[in-house]
Amino acid sequence: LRDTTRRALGADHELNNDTPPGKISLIASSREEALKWKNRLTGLVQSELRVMTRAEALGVARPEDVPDLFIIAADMGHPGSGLRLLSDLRARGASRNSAVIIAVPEGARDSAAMALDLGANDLVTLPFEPREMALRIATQLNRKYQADRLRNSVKDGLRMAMTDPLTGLFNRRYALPHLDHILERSRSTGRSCAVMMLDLDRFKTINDRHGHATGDVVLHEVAQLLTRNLRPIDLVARIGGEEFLIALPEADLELAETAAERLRCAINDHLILLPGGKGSLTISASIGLALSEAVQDTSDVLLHRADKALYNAKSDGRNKVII
Ligand code: GH3
Ligand code: MG
Ligand code: MG
Ligand code: MG
Repeated sequence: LRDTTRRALGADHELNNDTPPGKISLIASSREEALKWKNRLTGLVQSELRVMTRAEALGVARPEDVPDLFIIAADMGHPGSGLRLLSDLRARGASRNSAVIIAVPEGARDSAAMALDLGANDLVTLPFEPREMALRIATQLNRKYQADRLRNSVKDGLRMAMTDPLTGLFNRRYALPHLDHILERSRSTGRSCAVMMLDLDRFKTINDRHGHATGDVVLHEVAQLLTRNLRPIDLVARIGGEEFLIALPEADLELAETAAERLRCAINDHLILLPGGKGSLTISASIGLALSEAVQDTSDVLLHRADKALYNAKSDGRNKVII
């Protein structure tokens, strides 16, 4: 194929020889027709070619099963049905980023224009020429591969910017604007929310006695305890060495106090196993709690109140919740 194309182009035109493998789904007007497509592409395309029905294409749920490329007949049985499938695939999160090539009957200009309008990445005229189709497939798989890589690196970058690598919790940089957002929501719904500052007690002695690595394990385990004992809508962040910020949207005093007490107990009851079978240790945490009730409470005011309450919990003997 490369040589043929090179000769046709009459130049050293470098075709991409190493197309990343991908999953290709074929949806034609009938199963027999799709099998014909598959046979014509065999040997020209390295990727896995799967004949699918419309229902199967829309039913794919696991990310690893989602085809990288759909090749769909514009008229699957009845006019426009392939275009409807295209629009349904684009509307679903799972297949939104898949490449789509629409195969249109010769002269069907309206279908071609509509397919592009609905987000088709490429068009091919039926009956397709296998070598041309193979090139279009390679182009789409390459483009999809690059787009996936870019999307993933953007996601990784965002995750790194937002989270603390030791615990996987949100970091301070993410937490503070997020808290402002929670407070804004709370002002508009008129429901109170709670903020906690949680600080591990005498953490320095844990590092001193058991080493910094054990201290890190403790921080990681505490992070898990916190997440496990809170609701998915709650914000949990590590904002300092052994200091955590927790925000509970839509929480009244009773809910907030119950949650704080639950966290304090979960931490106090937890046994941390020391490496090498060297026994275990227990820890405790002090929690300062503040409730946003006044409509004008800003995050600064709330954090300051939680901080003062935390200070009081420390001077009152630690392992306590103070409001
Ligand atoms: P208090 O009950 O008053 O909070 O006592 P404390 O010892 O916890 O307080 P202090 O602020 O004096 O010490 C906090 C310690 O946390 C000091 C520092 O070595 C440790 N620390 C901070 N970040 C990390 C970390 O990422 N890993 C480990 N292992 N230790 C950390
Ligand atoms: Mg301290
Ligand atoms: Mg401490
Ligand atoms: Mg501290």
